[in-house]
Amino acid sequence: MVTSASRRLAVAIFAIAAGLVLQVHGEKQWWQTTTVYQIWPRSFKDSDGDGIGDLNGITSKLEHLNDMGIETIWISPFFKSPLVDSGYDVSDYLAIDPMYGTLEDFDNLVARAKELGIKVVLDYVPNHTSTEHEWFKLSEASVAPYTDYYVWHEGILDENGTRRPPNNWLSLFNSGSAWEWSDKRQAYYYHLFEKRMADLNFRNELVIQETKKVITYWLDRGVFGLRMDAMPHIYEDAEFRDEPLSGRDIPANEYMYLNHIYTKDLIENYELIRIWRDHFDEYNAKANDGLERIMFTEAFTDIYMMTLYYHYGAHIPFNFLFITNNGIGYNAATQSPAGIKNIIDEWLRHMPEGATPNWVIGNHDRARMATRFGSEKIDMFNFILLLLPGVMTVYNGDEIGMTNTYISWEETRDPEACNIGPDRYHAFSREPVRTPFQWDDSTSAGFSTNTTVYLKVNENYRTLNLAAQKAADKSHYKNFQAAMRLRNTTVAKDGALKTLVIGEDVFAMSRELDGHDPLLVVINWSKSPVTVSLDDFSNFSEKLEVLLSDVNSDFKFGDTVSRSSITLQGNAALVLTSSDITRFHYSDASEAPVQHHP
Ligand SMILES: *[C@@H]1O[C@H](CO)[C@@H](O)[C@H](O)[C@H]1NC(C)=O
Ligand SMILES: *[C@@H]1O[C@H](CO)[C@@H](O)[C@H](O)[C@H]1NC(C)=O
Ligand SMILES: *[C@@H]1O[C@H](CO)[C@@H](O)[C@H](O)[C@H]1NC(C)=O
Ligand SMILES: *[C@@H]1O[C@H](CO)[C@@H](O)[C@H](O)[C@H]1NC(C)=O
Ligand SMILES: *[C@@H]1O[C@H](CO)[C@@H](O)[C@H](O)[C@H]1NC(C)=O
Ligand SMILES: CC(=O)N[C@H]1CO[C@H](CO)[C@@H](O)[C@@H]1O
Ligand SMILES: [Ca+2]
Ligand SMILES: [Ca+2]
Repeated sequence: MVTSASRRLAVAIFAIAAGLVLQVHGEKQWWQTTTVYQIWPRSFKDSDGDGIGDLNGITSKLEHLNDMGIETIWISPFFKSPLVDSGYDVSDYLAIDPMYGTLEDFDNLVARAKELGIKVVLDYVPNHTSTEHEWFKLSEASVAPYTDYYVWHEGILDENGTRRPPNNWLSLFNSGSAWEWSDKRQAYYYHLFEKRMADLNFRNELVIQETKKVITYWLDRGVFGLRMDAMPHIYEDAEFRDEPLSGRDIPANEYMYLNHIYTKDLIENYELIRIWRDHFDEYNAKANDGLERIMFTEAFTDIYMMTLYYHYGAHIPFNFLFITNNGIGYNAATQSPAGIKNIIDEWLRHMPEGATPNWVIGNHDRARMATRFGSEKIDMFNFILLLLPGVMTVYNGDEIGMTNTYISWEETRDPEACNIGPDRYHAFSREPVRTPFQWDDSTSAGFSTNTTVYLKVNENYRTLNLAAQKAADKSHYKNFQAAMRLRNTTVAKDGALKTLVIGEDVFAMSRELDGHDPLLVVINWSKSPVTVSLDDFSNFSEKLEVLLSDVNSDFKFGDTVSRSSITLQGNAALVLTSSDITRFHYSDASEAPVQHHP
């Protein structure tokens, strides 16, 4: 029998051998150098004082996002939903949940975004629907053609007459069996996530047709991309085989108790991406406006399985290596300059030639960047990630260094955490990273005029907020904004990348392109100062000029330092350029750099 791992490998090799590579010719498309700003709609901005973020709230902040330099926003689900899993349990893919507004509000948002040159990307959750979705109700009642829209199984009847689920598959939300009995249908349905989120049956061609209709519907409404949620989990083994034990010493009802060789990373997931890509290509050809509509894939898996999505047609398979290792969160405190270099180099090495690299530093499921790496490393990561080639994805709030919020067990509603119980819920709860955006120091951090909001505001909002950072001479926000302007230069878009570890504590990287001012990012990972030589960057002049420096740095814009000997404070992060190039000027880091082409 062919194991799923060897099948994967065989297909991977086939894909590479067949040269199914996305070649980029000439001019880059809008998305290839964009920064994607992820908005968690429930917590971004409340426009009507009901204590919950909404679409009009997002619209009211588009000008601010434009000012920050953002050209693409990805909005997490706001579709009709009973909100068992914060909207990832969709009960109608084509309708907007009234809590967030109306279809008209959405159209207004897209229209205003268009005026500001901002593209809108939506979150699509194909793997499952809410059990309140019409399809599920009809399927449960065995009404054609919905009968086989979901993964139904009658289970196994033991000799003593007891019925049990068809196999040992477990829910990812740690609630034990992934099978739930339906009295009505007299069968079990499969739910990888919460039991009110039933997995769709993608072995049914009609389900695939439905997904194409959903995609077309939103593209027709002016959306430029869809982010495909939970891709590794779309298909399950057609033979419903038991999964082997992982050998981990954890309770038998927890997801990691098994090795998911029959429910994760199946090659059919990739074949589905190919089908969707064809659909996008047809749409783009018909639209014929030179603007590609694109597909992102979300897959917490290993680097091989992540980058394999490129081969099957994903424009941007999210690169989660700065967040997890093979889907498992790592201890960020153990990260190092060598580790950072490794992540960057490995992704570029595994990516097919001509594909667009991408980098993700945070999202709505994992601890905030500032909490994982430490607040002193915020500018460091922003400089590195914003000045790497390709697409950068930022989770709302990370640009000002928002931190995780303490949420007590009593306040916890996240099903993934509730299933685990009071002792370990905090290791699973995702609410600490989803608290309201900290706009200013007024009521509810300026998120809402309501003094009580649906999820508490982090107490640090009085000092940690956008308005304060805009007013300060130096701040994470100002550094982010200035790095965004550097990111918009030709050298940052098209320049060659070189990465280097110097000693144990220093990571440096350059972006170079003939005729353009080069950029050099250098960081000191350790807590204490280091003196290093950057002479390996031999194309740079002997004197280097400071463009950006971290908020704690003594360096300021325009300072010069010696290439052969530069002393970096602990946790220092600098962006430098050659100082001997007279044909260009970065007049001020807070203004767009002027590039004089020879
Ligand atoms: C990027 O640069 C172009 C000019 O090259 C300018 O028109 C555009 O506004 C800039 N965008 C940002 C976000 O700075
Ligand atoms: C029926 O048999 C199965 C094993 O075949 C056993 O696990 C289960 O406990 C039995 N149920 C009853 C009610 O005896
Ligand atoms: C304020 O928000 C709470 C929810 O946090 C809600 O129950 C209440 O109705 C809101 N007040 C107003 C005036 O909308
Ligand atoms: C340094 O400049 C040379 C000559 O222009 C070029 O070939 C080389 O690629 C540059 N080095 C880097 C790291 O870009
Ligand atoms: C990094 O900072 C630490 C602590 O301030 C210091 O001891 C070390 O020399 C610095 N490294 C560099 C390369 O500046
Ligand atoms: C990173 C991410 O988007 N995770 C989502 C994956 O899908 C599940 C179920 O829809 C959500 O709970 C996660 O938030
Ligand atoms: Ca609201
Ligand atoms: Ca599935």
